[in-house]
Amino acid sequence: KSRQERWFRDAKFGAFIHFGVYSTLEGEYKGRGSQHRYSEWIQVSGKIPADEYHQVAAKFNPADFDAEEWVKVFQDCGIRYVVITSKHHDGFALFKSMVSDYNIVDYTPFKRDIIKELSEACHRHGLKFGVYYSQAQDWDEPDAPYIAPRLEGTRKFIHPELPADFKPDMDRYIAKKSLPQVEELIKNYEIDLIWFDTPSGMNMQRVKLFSDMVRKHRPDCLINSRIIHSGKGKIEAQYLPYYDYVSIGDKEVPTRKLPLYFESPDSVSSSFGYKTKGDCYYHSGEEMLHRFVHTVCAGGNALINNGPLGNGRLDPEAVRLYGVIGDWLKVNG
Ligand code: FUL
Repeated sequence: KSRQERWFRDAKFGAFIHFGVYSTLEGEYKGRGSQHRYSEWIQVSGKIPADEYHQVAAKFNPADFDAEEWVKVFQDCGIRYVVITSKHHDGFALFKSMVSDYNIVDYTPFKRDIIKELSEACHRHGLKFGVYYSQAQDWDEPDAPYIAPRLEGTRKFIHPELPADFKPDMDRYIAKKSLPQVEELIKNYEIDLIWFDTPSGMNMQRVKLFSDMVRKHRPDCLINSRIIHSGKGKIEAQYLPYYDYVSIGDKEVPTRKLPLYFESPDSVSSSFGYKTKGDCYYHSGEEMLHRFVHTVCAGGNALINNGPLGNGRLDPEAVRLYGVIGDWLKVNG
Protein backbone atom coordinates (compact mmCIF):
# COMPACT_ATOMS: atom_id res chain seq x y z
CA LYS A 1 0.00 0.00 0.00
CA SER A 2 1.18 3.47 -0.80
CA ARG A 3 2.01 5.88 1.99
CA GLN A 4 -1.10 7.98 1.56
CA GLU A 5 -3.45 5.02 1.47
CA ARG A 6 -1.87 3.82 4.67
CA TRP A 7 -2.38 7.04 6.61
CA PHE A 8 -5.97 7.18 5.50
CA ARG A 9 -6.63 3.56 6.42
CA ASP A 10 -5.13 4.05 9.86
CA ALA A 11 -6.60 7.47 10.64
CA LYS A 12 -10.06 6.37 11.93
CA PHE A 13 -11.08 9.72 13.36
CA GLY A 14 -11.12 13.01 11.47
CA ALA A 15 -12.47 16.48 12.23
CA PHE A 16 -14.61 18.00 9.49
CA ILE A 17 -14.98 21.77 9.82
CA HIS A 18 -17.61 23.92 8.14
CA PHE A 19 -16.58 27.49 8.67
CA GLY A 20 -17.26 30.63 6.66
CA VAL A 21 -19.34 33.78 6.29
CA TYR A 22 -22.50 31.75 7.07
CA SER A 23 -21.12 30.92 10.53
CA THR A 24 -21.89 34.49 11.58
CA LEU A 25 -25.58 34.21 10.57
CA GLU A 26 -26.17 31.02 12.58
CA GLY A 27 -28.90 29.82 10.22
CA GLU A 28 -31.07 32.90 9.71
CA TYR A 29 -31.00 36.09 7.66
CA LYS A 30 -33.59 38.84 8.24
CA GLY A 31 -35.99 36.24 9.59
CA ARG A 32 -35.51 33.97 6.57
CA GLY A 33 -33.86 30.63 5.89
CA SER A 34 -33.94 28.93 9.28
CA GLN A 35 -36.16 26.07 8.08
CA HIS A 36 -33.23 24.69 6.10
CA ARG A 37 -31.34 21.99 7.93
CA TYR A 38 -27.88 23.30 7.07
CA SER A 39 -26.80 26.80 8.09
CA GLU A 40 -24.13 26.88 5.37
CA TRP A 41 -27.01 26.92 2.86
CA ILE A 42 -28.34 30.27 4.14
CA GLN A 43 -27.60 32.21 0.95
CA VAL A 44 -30.01 29.94 -0.93
CA SER A 45 -32.53 29.20 1.83
CA GLY A 46 -32.67 32.87 2.88
CA LYS A 47 -32.64 34.04 -0.76
CA ILE A 48 -29.80 36.47 -0.12
CA PRO A 49 -28.73 38.40 -3.23
CA ALA A 50 -24.99 38.41 -3.92
CA ASP A 51 -24.73 42.15 -3.14
CA GLU A 52 -26.16 41.64 0.34
CA TYR A 53 -24.19 38.51 1.11
CA HIS A 54 -21.03 40.42 0.13
CA GLN A 55 -21.83 42.94 2.84
CA VAL A 56 -22.02 40.16 5.41
CA ALA A 57 -18.72 38.76 4.07
CA ALA A 58 -17.05 42.16 4.29
CA LYS A 59 -17.72 42.14 8.05
CA PHE A 60 -16.54 38.58 8.67
CA ASN A 61 -14.01 38.89 11.48
CA PRO A 62 -13.27 35.66 13.38
CA ALA A 63 -10.82 37.52 15.60
CA ASP A 64 -10.65 34.71 18.20
CA PHE A 65 -9.49 32.09 15.70
CA ASP A 66 -6.48 30.25 17.09
CA ALA A 67 -5.23 27.34 14.97
CA GLU A 68 -3.01 26.01 17.76
CA GLU A 69 -5.96 25.85 20.11
CA TRP A 70 -8.16 24.03 17.58
CA VAL A 71 -5.45 21.47 16.87
CA LYS A 72 -4.78 20.91 20.55
CA VAL A 73 -8.47 20.18 21.20
CA PHE A 74 -8.65 17.81 18.22
CA GLN A 75 -5.50 15.97 19.13
CA ASP A 76 -6.56 15.51 22.75
CA CYS A 77 -9.63 13.67 21.45
CA GLY A 78 -7.66 11.27 19.25
CA ILE A 79 -8.38 13.05 15.96
CA ARG A 80 -5.75 12.34 13.30
CA TYR A 81 -6.84 14.46 10.35
CA VAL A 82 -8.71 17.64 9.64
CA VAL A 83 -10.79 18.65 6.61
CA ILE A 84 -11.93 22.29 6.47
CA THR A 85 -14.13 24.15 3.98
CA SER A 86 -11.65 26.16 1.90
CA LYS A 87 -14.58 27.28 -0.25
CA HIS A 88 -18.14 26.15 0.29
CA HIS A 89 -21.06 26.66 -2.11
CA ASP A 90 -21.28 30.39 -1.28
CA GLY A 91 -18.02 30.88 -3.21
CA PHE A 92 -16.13 32.62 -0.41
CA ALA A 93 -12.56 31.36 0.06
CA LEU A 94 -10.88 30.95 3.45
CA PHE A 95 -7.46 31.37 1.80
CA LYS A 96 -5.56 34.12 0.00
CA SER A 97 -6.43 33.85 -3.67
CA MET A 98 -5.11 35.72 -6.68
CA VAL A 99 -7.96 34.26 -8.73
CA SER A 100 -10.74 36.05 -6.85
CA ASP A 101 -10.58 38.72 -4.18
CA TYR A 102 -13.68 37.16 -2.61
CA ASN A 103 -11.48 35.63 0.05
CA ILE A 104 -10.77 36.09 3.72
CA VAL A 105 -7.49 37.96 3.26
CA ASP A 106 -8.60 40.50 0.65
CA TYR A 107 -12.28 40.90 1.51
CA THR A 108 -12.49 41.05 5.30
CA PRO A 109 -11.09 43.08 8.19
CA PHE A 110 -9.63 39.83 9.56
CA LYS A 111 -7.09 39.57 6.71
CA ARG A 112 -5.50 36.34 7.95
CA ASP A 113 -5.28 33.17 5.90
CA ILE A 114 -7.14 30.45 7.83
CA ILE A 115 -6.04 27.63 5.52
CA LYS A 116 -2.41 28.62 5.95
CA GLU A 117 -2.57 28.91 9.74
CA LEU A 118 -4.53 25.72 10.22
CA SER A 119 -2.49 23.62 7.78
CA GLU A 120 0.72 24.71 9.47
CA ALA A 121 -0.60 23.98 12.94
CA CYS A 122 -1.84 20.54 11.85
CA HIS A 123 1.49 19.58 10.34
CA ARG A 124 3.42 20.93 13.33
CA HIS A 125 1.50 18.49 15.51
CA GLY A 126 1.51 15.52 13.15
CA LEU A 127 -2.10 15.74 11.95
CA LYS A 128 -2.96 15.27 8.28
CA PHE A 129 -4.59 18.25 6.64
CA GLY A 130 -7.34 18.27 4.02
CA VAL A 131 -9.53 20.85 2.34
CA TYR A 132 -13.14 20.71 1.25
CA TYR A 133 -13.59 22.58 -2.05
CA SER A 134 -16.95 23.05 -3.78
CA GLN A 135 -15.81 22.51 -7.36
CA ALA A 136 -19.25 22.61 -8.99
CA GLN A 137 -21.68 24.75 -6.98
CA ASP A 138 -20.63 28.36 -6.47
CA TRP A 139 -23.56 30.66 -5.80
CA ASP A 140 -21.44 33.74 -6.31
CA GLU A 141 -20.68 32.77 -9.90
CA PRO A 142 -23.60 32.94 -12.35
CA ASP A 143 -21.89 30.38 -14.61
CA ALA A 144 -21.72 27.70 -11.92
CA PRO A 145 -24.43 25.01 -11.83
CA TYR A 146 -27.22 24.78 -9.28
CA ILE A 147 -28.63 21.46 -8.18
CA ALA A 148 -31.24 20.81 -10.84
CA PRO A 149 -34.18 21.03 -11.07
CA ARG A 150 -34.93 21.92 -7.44
CA LEU A 151 -32.67 24.95 -7.19
CA GLU A 152 -32.49 26.21 -10.73
CA GLY A 153 -34.69 29.21 -9.96
CA THR A 154 -32.25 30.37 -7.30
CA ARG A 155 -29.82 31.98 -9.71
CA LYS A 156 -32.19 34.86 -10.40
CA PHE A 157 -32.68 35.62 -6.69
CA ILE A 158 -28.97 35.77 -6.08
CA HIS A 159 -28.08 37.59 -9.29
CA PRO A 160 -31.11 39.75 -10.13
CA GLU A 161 -29.00 41.76 -12.59
CA LEU A 162 -28.61 38.86 -15.03
CA PRO A 163 -30.30 39.31 -18.41
CA ALA A 164 -33.33 37.05 -18.95
CA ASP A 165 -31.54 35.13 -21.70
CA PHE A 166 -28.39 34.44 -19.60
CA LYS A 167 -26.90 31.04 -20.43
CA PRO A 168 -24.66 29.63 -17.69
CA ASP A 169 -21.43 28.10 -18.93
CA MET A 170 -19.95 25.69 -16.40
CA ASP A 171 -16.69 25.30 -18.30
CA ARG A 172 -16.19 29.05 -18.22
CA TYR A 173 -16.62 28.99 -14.43
CA ILE A 174 -14.25 26.03 -14.05
CA ALA A 175 -11.60 27.70 -16.20
CA LYS A 176 -11.96 31.07 -14.49
CA LYS A 177 -12.29 30.17 -10.83
CA SER A 178 -12.73 26.61 -9.70
CA LEU A 179 -9.73 24.95 -11.35
CA PRO A 180 -7.27 27.82 -10.76
CA GLN A 181 -8.29 27.98 -7.10
CA VAL A 182 -7.70 24.26 -6.71
CA GLU A 183 -4.28 24.85 -8.24
CA GLU A 184 -3.60 27.61 -5.71
CA LEU A 185 -4.59 25.34 -2.84
CA ILE A 186 -2.52 22.44 -4.00
CA LYS A 187 0.56 24.54 -4.83
CA ASN A 188 0.53 26.93 -1.90
CA TYR A 189 -0.38 24.65 1.01
CA GLU A 190 0.60 21.25 2.23
CA ILE A 191 -2.56 19.31 1.47
CA ASP A 192 -3.00 15.60 2.11
CA LEU A 193 -6.58 15.23 0.97
CA ILE A 194 -9.07 17.17 -1.11
CA TRP A 195 -12.79 16.75 -0.54
CA PHE A 196 -14.95 17.68 -3.52
CA ASP A 197 -18.72 17.91 -3.16
CA THR A 198 -22.20 18.03 -4.78
CA PRO A 199 -20.92 17.24 -8.28
CA SER A 200 -23.75 18.75 -10.36
CA GLY A 201 -22.67 18.91 -13.97
CA MET A 202 -19.47 16.94 -13.42
CA ASN A 203 -18.53 14.51 -16.18
CA MET A 204 -15.34 12.51 -16.68
CA GLN A 205 -13.73 15.22 -18.77
CA ARG A 206 -14.21 17.77 -16.00
CA VAL A 207 -13.16 15.29 -13.32
CA LYS A 208 -9.93 14.74 -15.20
CA LEU A 209 -9.13 18.45 -15.24
CA PHE A 210 -9.27 18.51 -11.45
CA SER A 211 -7.60 15.21 -10.74
CA ASP A 212 -4.78 15.89 -13.22
CA MET A 213 -4.21 19.27 -11.61
CA VAL A 214 -4.03 17.76 -8.12
CA ARG A 215 -1.81 14.86 -9.25
CA LYS A 216 0.56 17.17 -11.13
CA HIS A 217 1.49 19.09 -8.01
CA ARG A 218 0.87 16.51 -5.31
CA PRO A 219 0.72 12.93 -6.51
CA ASP A 220 0.19 11.81 -2.91
CA CYS A 221 -2.93 13.84 -2.28
CA LEU A 222 -6.11 11.81 -1.76
CA ILE A 223 -9.20 12.81 -3.75
CA ASN A 224 -12.67 11.78 -2.62
CA SER A 225 -15.20 10.10 -4.83
CA ARG A 226 -17.69 12.94 -4.54
CA ILE A 227 -15.89 14.65 -7.38
CA ILE A 228 -18.53 12.98 -9.56
CA HIS A 229 -21.83 11.17 -8.97
CA SER A 230 -21.07 7.52 -8.44
CA GLY A 231 -21.73 5.36 -11.42
CA LYS A 232 -20.73 8.04 -13.90
CA GLY A 233 -17.26 6.67 -14.51
CA LYS A 234 -14.92 4.03 -13.28
CA ILE A 235 -13.07 6.48 -11.12
CA GLU A 236 -11.60 4.08 -8.62
CA ALA A 237 -9.93 2.06 -11.32
CA GLN A 238 -8.73 5.00 -13.32
CA TYR A 239 -7.63 7.46 -10.76
CA LEU A 240 -6.66 5.62 -7.63
CA PRO A 241 -6.49 6.54 -4.88
CA TYR A 242 -9.90 8.01 -4.56
CA TYR A 243 -11.64 6.99 -1.44
CA ASP A 244 -15.29 6.43 -1.15
CA TYR A 245 -17.92 8.48 0.55
CA VAL A 246 -20.32 6.25 2.39
CA SER A 247 -22.79 7.52 4.91
CA ILE A 248 -23.52 4.83 7.41
CA GLY A 249 -23.58 7.01 10.49
CA ASP A 250 -27.29 7.58 10.45
CA LYS A 251 -28.39 4.63 8.37
CA GLU A 252 -27.17 1.89 10.71
CA VAL A 253 -26.70 -0.66 7.94
CA PRO A 254 -24.57 0.08 4.87
CA THR A 255 -26.75 0.03 1.76
CA ARG A 256 -24.12 -1.61 -0.42
CA LYS A 257 -20.87 -3.48 -0.27
CA LEU A 258 -18.29 -1.24 1.36
CA PRO A 259 -15.12 -0.39 -0.54
CA LEU A 260 -11.73 -1.01 1.00
CA TYR A 261 -11.31 2.61 2.06
CA PHE A 262 -14.26 4.67 2.99
CA GLU A 263 -15.22 7.55 5.13
CA SER A 264 -18.46 8.52 6.76
CA PRO A 265 -18.93 12.30 6.85
CA ASP A 266 -21.06 13.02 9.85
CA SER A 267 -21.77 15.95 12.15
CA VAL A 268 -22.24 16.50 15.86
CA SER A 269 -25.51 18.27 15.08
CA SER A 270 -28.23 18.44 12.47
CA SER A 271 -26.28 21.12 10.57
CA PHE A 272 -22.68 21.36 9.40
CA GLY A 273 -22.25 25.13 9.80
CA TYR A 274 -22.88 26.59 13.28
CA LYS A 275 -26.62 27.00 13.78
CA THR A 276 -28.70 28.39 16.61
CA LYS A 277 -31.83 29.56 14.75
CA GLY A 278 -34.85 27.50 13.82
CA ASP A 279 -34.92 23.76 13.90
CA CYS A 280 -31.59 22.37 15.03
CA TYR A 281 -30.29 19.88 17.52
CA TYR A 282 -27.13 18.15 18.67
CA HIS A 283 -26.76 14.41 18.89
CA SER A 284 -26.21 12.90 22.30
CA GLY A 285 -22.77 11.68 23.38
CA GLU A 286 -24.06 8.14 23.28
CA GLU A 287 -25.31 8.55 19.73
CA MET A 288 -21.98 10.01 18.55
CA LEU A 289 -20.05 7.22 20.16
CA HIS A 290 -22.33 4.65 18.57
CA ARG A 291 -21.87 6.20 15.11
CA PHE A 292 -18.13 6.41 15.57
CA VAL A 293 -17.69 2.80 16.66
CA HIS A 294 -20.09 1.58 14.01
CA THR A 295 -18.17 3.29 11.19
CA VAL A 296 -14.72 2.33 12.43
CA CYS A 297 -15.70 -1.29 13.06
CA ALA A 298 -16.96 -1.46 9.48
CA GLY A 299 -13.43 -0.50 8.41
CA GLY A 300 -13.98 3.17 7.69
CA ASN A 301 -13.00 6.57 8.98
CA ALA A 302 -15.42 8.73 10.91
CA LEU A 303 -15.07 12.31 9.67
CA ILE A 304 -17.11 14.14 12.25
CA ASN A 305 -18.01 17.74 11.68
CA ASN A 306 -18.00 20.73 14.00
CA GLY A 307 -19.16 24.22 13.04
CA PRO A 308 -17.07 26.92 14.73
CA LEU A 309 -18.73 30.18 15.79
CA GLY A 310 -18.50 33.34 13.72
CA ASN A 311 -15.93 34.73 16.15
CA GLY A 312 -13.56 31.85 15.36
CA ARG A 313 -14.00 29.86 18.56
CA LEU A 314 -14.83 26.18 18.50
CA ASP A 315 -18.40 25.32 19.42
CA PRO A 316 -18.23 24.17 23.08
CA GLU A 317 -20.90 21.51 22.55
CA ALA A 318 -18.95 20.06 19.62
CA VAL A 319 -15.84 20.00 21.77
CA ARG A 320 -17.75 18.17 24.48
CA LEU A 321 -19.02 15.57 22.01
CA TYR A 322 -15.57 15.04 20.53
CA GLY A 323 -14.44 14.57 24.12
CA VAL A 324 -16.94 11.74 24.65
CA ILE A 325 -15.29 9.86 21.77
CA GLY A 326 -11.84 10.92 22.97
CA ASP A 327 -12.47 9.56 26.47
CA TRP A 328 -13.75 6.30 25.05
CA LEU A 329 -10.63 6.02 22.85
CA LYS A 330 -8.36 6.58 25.84
CA VAL A 331 -9.78 3.42 27.39
CA ASN A 332 -10.55 1.32 24.31
CA GLY A 333 -8.62 2.83 21.41
C1 FUL B 1 -23.32 18.47 1.35
C2 FUL B 1 -23.24 19.98 1.27
O1 FUL B 1 -24.22 20.54 0.43
C3 FUL B 1 -23.41 20.36 2.70
O2 FUL B 1 -23.54 21.74 2.88
C4 FUL B 1 -22.20 19.82 3.46
O3 FUL B 1 -21.04 20.45 3.00
C5 FUL B 1 -22.10 18.30 3.28
C6 FUL B 1 -20.87 17.70 3.86
O4 FUL B 1 -22.13 17.98 1.92
O5 FUL B 1 -23.67 17.84 0.26
